[in-house]
Amino acid sequence: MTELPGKARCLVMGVVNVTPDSFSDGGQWYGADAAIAHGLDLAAQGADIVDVGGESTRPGAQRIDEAEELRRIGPVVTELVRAGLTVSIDTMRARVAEFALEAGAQLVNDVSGGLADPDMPRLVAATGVGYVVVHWRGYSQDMYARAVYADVVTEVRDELTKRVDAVVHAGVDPGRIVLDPGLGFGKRPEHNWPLLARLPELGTLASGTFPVLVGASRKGFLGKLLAGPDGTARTLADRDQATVAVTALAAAAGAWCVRVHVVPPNADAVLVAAAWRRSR
Ligand code: PMM
Repeated sequence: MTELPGKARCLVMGVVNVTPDSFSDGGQWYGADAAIAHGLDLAAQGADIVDVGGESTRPGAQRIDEAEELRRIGPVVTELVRAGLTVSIDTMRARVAEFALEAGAQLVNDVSGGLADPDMPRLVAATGVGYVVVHWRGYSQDMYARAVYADVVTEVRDELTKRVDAVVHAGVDPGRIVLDPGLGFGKRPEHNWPLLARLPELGTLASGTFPVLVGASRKGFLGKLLAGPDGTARTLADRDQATVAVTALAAAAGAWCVRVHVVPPNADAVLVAAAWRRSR
């Protein structure tokens, strides 16, 4: 059993996408050597956790097969664990998570919240690791078709409650569950903002209180917010300052962790938020 990592401040999770096509940094760290070097850099810059993923979940993305996902993440997880980093595996597949956990990963980050692979909650239960349960309504190919909400915060909370009940029923220790609103996953910009603004409500379910992880980094809703006068969305790398603003606000609101592409300014922002919270 491993405890969830925790500090007296919001944690920073650095993203290592070993993919040719992630929306945020597609292709930049695709080869194993580049991805390993990037993970080590993120940790040296202050990431508490590095999140390794081999499958892109950008809107419209097609799935890759399990063998390809394993081929991408295998050497990266193995090396980053060997280097002493706290590694999280970003996957919807139990087989991929199992490989990573055997290699020493400590957290399963499942953007489907256990819906894509019924073996995942059982694996997490058997291994006793932390489990990030993300709000999700279906695969990326057509996720916007499901982005229909009358009251997004209530519906996301209700659907997360059902997922928590299901994974606890499968044996997962509630003390190792982290909730995530799944910004952008089957959500349009107008859905992401209330989820952020009402963050503390998301972690407080009838079944208990859970830490909350926020993955806003570089996402499209920030690009849209910062669009130029002609309506062109802000480019990906130019969304990092807005990402830092979200980090500060989310951390001040009590988020457990932020998942980000660029570590140093976000590491500063969580320290600012911690001082802010201490001084209230
Ligand atoms: N977003 C992406 C991938 N994995 N995991 C969690 N827990 N939360 C997220 O919001 C999330 C995630 C997609 O973004 P990327 O292309 O930057 O990895």
